Amino acid sequence: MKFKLSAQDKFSKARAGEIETDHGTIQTPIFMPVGTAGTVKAVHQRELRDDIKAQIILGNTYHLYLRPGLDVIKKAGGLHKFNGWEKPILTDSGGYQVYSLTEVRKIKEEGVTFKSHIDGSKHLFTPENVMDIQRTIGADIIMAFDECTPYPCDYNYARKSLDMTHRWLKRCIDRFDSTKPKYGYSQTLFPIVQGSVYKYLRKKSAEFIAEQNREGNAIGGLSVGEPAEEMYAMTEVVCEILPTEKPRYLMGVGTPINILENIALGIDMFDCVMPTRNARNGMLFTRNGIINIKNEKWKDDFSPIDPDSDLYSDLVYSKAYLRHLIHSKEILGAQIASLHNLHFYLWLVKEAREKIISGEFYEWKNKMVKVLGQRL
Ligand code: PRF
Repeated sequence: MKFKLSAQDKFSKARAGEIETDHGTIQTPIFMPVGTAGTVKAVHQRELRDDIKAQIILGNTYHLYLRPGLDVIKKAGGLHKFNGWEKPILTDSGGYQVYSLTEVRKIKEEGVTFKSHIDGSKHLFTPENVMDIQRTIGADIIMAFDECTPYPCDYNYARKSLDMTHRWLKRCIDRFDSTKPKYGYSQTLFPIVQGSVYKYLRKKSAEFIAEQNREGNAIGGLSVGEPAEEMYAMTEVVCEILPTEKPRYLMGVGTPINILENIALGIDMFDCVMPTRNARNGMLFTRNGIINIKNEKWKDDFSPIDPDSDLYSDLVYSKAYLRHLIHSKEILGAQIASLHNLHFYLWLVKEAREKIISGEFYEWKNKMVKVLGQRL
């Protein structure tokens, strides 16, 4: 993997760059649609590739390991072959899903034991086996095994957890560096900064992560319920320490406003379930604000879903029709709304990139954050 910085904003820390992988180039800042179980829910690969021009998608170690399981993915020749997506893939390590999806779990130095949310079976994730699993899934970018602390989190817990995440990282690196890719293209490992909402811990973590000298770095443990201002404060201290010449990935963030503010602080990569999950509940993001398509207000509004969009389904279907589909829990409603929101998120980061390159980012960002949160 290679990262090239193409432009840096004069009025903020925003940057535009390019990440080169064996599955193609990613232009940053970028948003990565979440494809938890090897599918971006309700969206075809062809739509991702041709209609909204997604450049990289995410997969989850936790889900893919439990179902369909590694035997199937190995037999298929890796996740790219299994799901037909030929561009880059990033997999999260399970170091978050284990905490958010399983009830019974035990965190020990060795790793985390948990019960499957599918059939209750018992499993152990360790830094070592999570590296092996991600080698087998075959993502281009794989993530270290970490503990994402909850919010709020007392200082002593956050400190102890961080120390363990750092010890786990060393074990991840040892295993990753002593194993080889399985499918003939290269893979890279991103470490993850933790430290809850404590500046001192965040600085300490960012220094430790930077010292590992990997090809890219990530920030976790944010967007877990803390006020946005606290998130931005953490991103800011961490970005001051993480090397400029490597991509920075902020995990699981966020709203369109969160994305713009974090781009301004120096983040290059984002993922979030919000555009797809909220779409299925009728929440549509647009460049003028947020629409809840379930509202009575749209009942007989036969105007296109989004007249500003160049997406076929945004122009051919009306708001009233989409409202009907979502209310009726029709599959097509989820498809139209998910594609719309992902298209909007990808438009937003592409626009940000162009504004960074043309030198207009800061002014544009400030204008956008005023409108993006409005309820229409
Ligand atoms: N760690 C990992 N994945 C994550 C997170 C984290 O802290 C977050 C936090 N927003 C989302 N996804 N491994």
